[in-house]
Amino acid sequence: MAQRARFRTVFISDLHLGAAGARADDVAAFLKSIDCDTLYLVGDILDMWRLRKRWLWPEANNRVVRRLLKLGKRGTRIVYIPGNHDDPARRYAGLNFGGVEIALHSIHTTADGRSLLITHGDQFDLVVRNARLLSALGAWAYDWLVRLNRHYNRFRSALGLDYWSLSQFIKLKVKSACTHISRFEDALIEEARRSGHAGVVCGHIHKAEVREVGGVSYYNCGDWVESCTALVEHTDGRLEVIDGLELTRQVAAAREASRIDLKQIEEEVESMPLPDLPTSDRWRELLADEANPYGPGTA
Ligand SMILES: [Mn+2]
Repeated sequence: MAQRARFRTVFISDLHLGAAGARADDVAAFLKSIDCDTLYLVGDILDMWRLRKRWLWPEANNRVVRRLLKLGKRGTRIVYIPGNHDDPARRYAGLNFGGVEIALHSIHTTADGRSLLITHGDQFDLVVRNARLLSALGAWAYDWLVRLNRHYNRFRSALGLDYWSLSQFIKLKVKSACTHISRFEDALIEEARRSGHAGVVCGHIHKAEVREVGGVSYYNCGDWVESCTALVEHTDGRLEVIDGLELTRQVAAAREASRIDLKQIEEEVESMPLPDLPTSDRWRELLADEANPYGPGTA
């Protein structure tokens, strides 16, 4: 692996910067590890609901912003599609801030010519659309549960137990949530089909997914609160969900390895035993010798 992992396109969503559970350091490290033509920020990047209540802006958030600007400078096109947690940014759709294009939704054409609808997805979430109060309570409760879960897992790891995933528990074990997720997925697949796209890329429900339903592709970026996943498009147009933390580790290890290799080569070179070279007098003798083909007169 090179200094950075190279992709045609990278899609990330639900960073929730500004919320207690945000992992800005991990996001910044991930952004440092990638290189791509286009980066889509698929909503809930900033958690403005939380920021409005309490301004929580650690230095790590600035690192994320700087990484984004840097990617932009290196030639990556950055498209920011706000979600429900950063819906005030929707007012700026159509504008460009320091190389970051803001749009309500976007269309992406893959390397193999498929057109994908990109949207955060909350518009298709009936719970969010019909009961803002309920979803605000949901966000508040989720925030607290994430915090509680962190302490619980610190306690578990102190006891040598495995990580226990809260969101997996909530979203996979609770039957109603399951139905909710599948309804959400169905709604997005239906929207892609209705609007004539080959697939849809979204976020919102914090569950990374690559699925094919009746010829329509459903892609969900996942989140960077718990699962730290990204959806990536390879140069051949194939899309896959990757573990963002694992990719960061791999790139860091590759960087480290190349550094060690150089050091090793240096050490090897320095400790190399030298052959018995002729003394300078001997060289002069050799060069003066007419019989020597490398003697005077040869170019
Ligand atoms: Mn959302």
